[in-house]
Amino acid sequence: MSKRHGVISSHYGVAVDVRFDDGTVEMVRVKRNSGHVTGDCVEVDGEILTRLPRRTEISRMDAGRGLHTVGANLDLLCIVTSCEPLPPPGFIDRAIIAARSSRLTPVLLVNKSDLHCAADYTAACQRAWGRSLRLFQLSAERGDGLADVTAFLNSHGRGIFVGPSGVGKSSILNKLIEDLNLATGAISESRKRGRHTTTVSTLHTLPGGGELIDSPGFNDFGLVDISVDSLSRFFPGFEQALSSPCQFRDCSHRNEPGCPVKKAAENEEIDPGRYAMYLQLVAEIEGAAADSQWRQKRKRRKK
Ligand SMILES: Nc1nc2c(ncn2[C@@H]2O[C@H](COP(=O)(O)OP(=O)(O)O)[C@@H](O)[C@H]2O)c(=O)[nH]1
Ligand SMILES: [Mg+2]
Repeated sequence: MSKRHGVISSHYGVAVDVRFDDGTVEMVRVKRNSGHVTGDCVEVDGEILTRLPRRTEISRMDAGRGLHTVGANLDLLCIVTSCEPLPPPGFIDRAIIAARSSRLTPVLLVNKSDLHCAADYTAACQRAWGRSLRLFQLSAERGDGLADVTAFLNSHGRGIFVGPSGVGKSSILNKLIEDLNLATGAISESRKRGRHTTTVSTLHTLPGGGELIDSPGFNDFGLVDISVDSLSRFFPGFEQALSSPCQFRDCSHRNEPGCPVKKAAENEEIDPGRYAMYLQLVAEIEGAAADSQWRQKRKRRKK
């Protein structure tokens, strides 16, 4: 049998669905920790599946320092958020930084515009991220704002929906694709948290063009392989201040003389809360680097 090319359209742990170039979909067995993800291009020869090189990939670290590939061969990272449930602090910043450093375009979908808490939350999102990326306000439930989102997604290649459980990722996709019927779950009343209704990442083609991956919710978007230098370039909200560039190419926007970001933070053109989040991420990256150096030293001493 000859080799066939396709893309992984669902991943079940020990098996994947492959959508072949001729449009047929077949299940193929894979090793449990193969590292393949939905969106990977593959070559299938009989029972043997080989992953082809990735055009792009984006990763995250969870609270237990476990590494996860969020998606492969993507153009867009669609960060879905809502006022209920709210994302954990720093989630959206980390997602934007990870996207930018992986050469993906981040966009923010603020869902559930029908809720009472939505107006204040959307305004806060606009203030924090509105000048850094495309922000869409929508309600999957009512259908508000869907036309703009659809038009954007139709012309931007392949995207993935990420965000905590319960923000409405699957509900939005159900609205974008007729008869899709992805399972959606009510958020728990007591904890105001989503339930993990979506357990498998699935790839879908939009009728008007473009593709989208629906993914199970997660709360940790720990940064992977990001230096302070990259952070200082990719942190959302400094773009305007940086229109007059820093004197030093590797400026960390902390103590360098004449730094326009530091100056904008001091006179509150940059919100103090946003600057504090930046400093928190810098400290985290420096802490992780010191920790890894210490581990390496200890390993060498033990040899
Ligand atoms: N009020 C309101 N509820 C929504 C909206 N979109 C989704 N939901 C509800 O939020 C809950 C979680 O939705 P789901 O699509 O499963 O979220 P996911 O975990 O992010 O995929 C479900 O009860 C949905 O009916 C919306 O625009 N407005
Ligand atoms: Mg879901």
